[in-house]
Amino acid sequence: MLLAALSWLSSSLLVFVCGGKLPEAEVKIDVLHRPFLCHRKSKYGDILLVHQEGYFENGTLFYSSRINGDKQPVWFTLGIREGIKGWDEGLQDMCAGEKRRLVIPPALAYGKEGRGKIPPESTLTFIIEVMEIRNGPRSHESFQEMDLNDDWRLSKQEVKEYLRKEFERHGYPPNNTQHEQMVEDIFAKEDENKDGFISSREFTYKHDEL
Ligand SMILES: [Ca+2]
Ligand SMILES: [Ca+2]
Repeated sequence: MLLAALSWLSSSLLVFVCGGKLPEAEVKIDVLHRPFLCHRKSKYGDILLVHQEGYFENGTLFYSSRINGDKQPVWFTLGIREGIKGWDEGLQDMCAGEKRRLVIPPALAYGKEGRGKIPPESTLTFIIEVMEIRNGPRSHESFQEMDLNDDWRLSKQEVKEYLRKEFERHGYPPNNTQHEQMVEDIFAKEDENKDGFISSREFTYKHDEL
């Protein structure tokens, strides 16, 4: 998504010539703030709205979502290598409102090649604040939320209702014609056997995603 700048790079292992054993690259996690109330914790497949600051080892700030770009937090899908590997490991079991410091070795960040202004072999420190946690679009929870009559398949009406709620939640006015068109587009793609419903199997197992 918006984290294209932090996109994927193959991990590289640090080879310790004299040690004999390869040390596991690990993310060092410090919880800086954990809210008193925590209704759910982040897990793979969730989408997280995060603010981030990234620092080089010498303490120089190289990116801050509060300063750079449109200054807005970004949505990030956990566990699918949307960003760097260290994020997938370091952002699990977080609560909305929680703030962590992640120290990520190069093998779990941009490796021995670096990327953009990230030099090769950089250990990076991120301060990450999770503003919101939501079910990913392909989660079991999302399906259940959409399947209003619990018959394990989604009708056009159910998908339309879901769209209406999603748009409303993001502050957009309802647009019946637009939603109907979106529903038609969704069914053209997702309803593989063309029976007029999206089954849980059709919903969950995606051909070209993840
Ligand atoms: Ca249904
Ligand atoms: Ca179907």
